[in-house]
Amino acid sequence: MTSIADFLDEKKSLIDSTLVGSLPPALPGAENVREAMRYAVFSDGKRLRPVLVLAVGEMMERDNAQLLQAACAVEFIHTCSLILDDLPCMDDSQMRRGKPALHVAFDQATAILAAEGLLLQAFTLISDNARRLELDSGAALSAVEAAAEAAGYPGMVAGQYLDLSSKTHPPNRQRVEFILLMKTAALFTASARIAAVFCRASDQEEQALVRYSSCLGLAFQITDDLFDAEGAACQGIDAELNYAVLFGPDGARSRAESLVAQGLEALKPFDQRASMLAALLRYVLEREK
Ligand code: GRG
Repeated sequence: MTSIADFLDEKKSLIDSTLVGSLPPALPGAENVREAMRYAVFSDGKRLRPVLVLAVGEMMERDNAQLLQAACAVEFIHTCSLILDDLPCMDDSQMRRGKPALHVAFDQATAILAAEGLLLQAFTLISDNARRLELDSGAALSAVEAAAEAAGYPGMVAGQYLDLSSKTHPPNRQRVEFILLMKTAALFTASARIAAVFCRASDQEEQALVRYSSCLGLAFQITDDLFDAEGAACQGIDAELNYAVLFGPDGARSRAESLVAQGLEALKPFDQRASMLAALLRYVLEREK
């Protein structure tokens, strides 16, 4: 069986090589915004959300090619959120993915336009992918809706707002998890939902995948917080809500472990077919960043 490390490497190469052709073509005079979109996307991201789309597809015996546009779409939404998150009015980060943040390398107006360009290109890709799979319109709209809910007010928008405002209102554990579910786990859940819809999964299968991906996304954010809290560069951590700072490294680790157990439980109906999804969940705990 392929190891999770090889699986991630293989899918990342495939996704990276497809992302370039998934950007909209440059328009005369507006090449700079297109270049900014390219700059933000072609940084060294792990591509976990699109990998999740392809992994669900493989479990449902679909070729990667059938889901690649949807995979690129969720990466574009994720990249959009990183661009916005780095802006001076949000987390005010100078660096992202090992190079200057987009508003630093370009300017704020270009960064905001590039983020919007990526976000809306994601919807073009999802719609085009649905059309190529000849999905009925109801299924296609469900996929669009899943992306809109995750990126919009019910997901990342409100999640980010609550995260930013939690500095003045320190939340309890339940509230923190609620925020992290919206800010981070929502896009993992949308990735799994879109893949499930595109693979014509049953309602029960889709619900199991939603439970799994919600645990995956929350465990991922908690372990991300652990890295931030443990890392040498943790001095500037007060800008954000951090699970490991609020509840201690042991509290964070044990919560991530329980989420992994819960996520594995959700995969039970798929038996052995879900071995790569299970490995992806364990990887979130075991990764070194
Ligand atoms: C309209 C899409 C949209 C969002 C607006 C700015 C905002 C609201 C939300 C920000 C959400 C955010 C930045 C959450 C952090 C999630 C997270 C853990 C990011 C890091 O993910 P990795 O490690 O990054 O997968 P790479 O660089 O590997 O892709």
